[in-house]
Amino acid sequence: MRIVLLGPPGAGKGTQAVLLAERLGVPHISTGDLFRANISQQTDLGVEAQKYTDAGDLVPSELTNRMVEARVNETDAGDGFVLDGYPRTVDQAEALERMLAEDLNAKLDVVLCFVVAEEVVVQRMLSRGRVDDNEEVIRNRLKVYRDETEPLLDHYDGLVVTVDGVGSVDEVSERAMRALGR
Ligand code: B4P
Repeated sequence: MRIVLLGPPGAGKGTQAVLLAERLGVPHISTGDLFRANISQQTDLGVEAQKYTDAGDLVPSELTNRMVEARVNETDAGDGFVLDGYPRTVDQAEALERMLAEDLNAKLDVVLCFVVAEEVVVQRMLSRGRVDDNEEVIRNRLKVYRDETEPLLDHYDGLVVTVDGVGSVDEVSERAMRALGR
């Protein structure tokens, strides 16, 4: 199964992606985690990405698409994946469609969108306290989400299933599995 997770920053995509990937037996691919690993190792990609992640801006798509294309072509992702944090723009969605069609002769099966109110995600992120989790940066990430990522809901019309993201982690995970018909 090839699944994309959507939802505002802090909606729990990363948290749910780990559980879904385990339950479905496919890899969890998180662009946020891939950037953070590159930043902590200070690779060329990490040094470039950090300029954007620190401010809550999107890393340029050219870099992001190249990183994702390399990852989805690894053998463990041949039968499917849970993609978390990508795509975040319509141009990234088009790049994903192209790489799946050309490299793997495949398409996405479903887009799960986690719905959580803005004030709830702000509180969650402030209590997580990651380096990009201060109020000013969080507000910018929410604006970027509204401007750049929400249009994907129209782009994926027909593939999107919404999931209420409020409740315990286990409750949300059960809802997500039900949304997948499992
Ligand atoms: P991400 O790493 O994707 O960060 P996120 O959207 O903030 O987190 P997520 O929704 O996964 O929330 P989580 O489960 O952690 O992106 C970071 C940065 O990387 C971006 O700002 C951007 O700069 C860059 N980037 C990433 N992808 C990119 C792309 N495609 N293009 C360009 N740039 C890109 O949950 C949040 C908190 O809530 C946690 O503390 C968690 O414990 C808690 N939580 C989760 N579920 C809960 C629940 N049910 N109840 C209570 N708390 C819960």
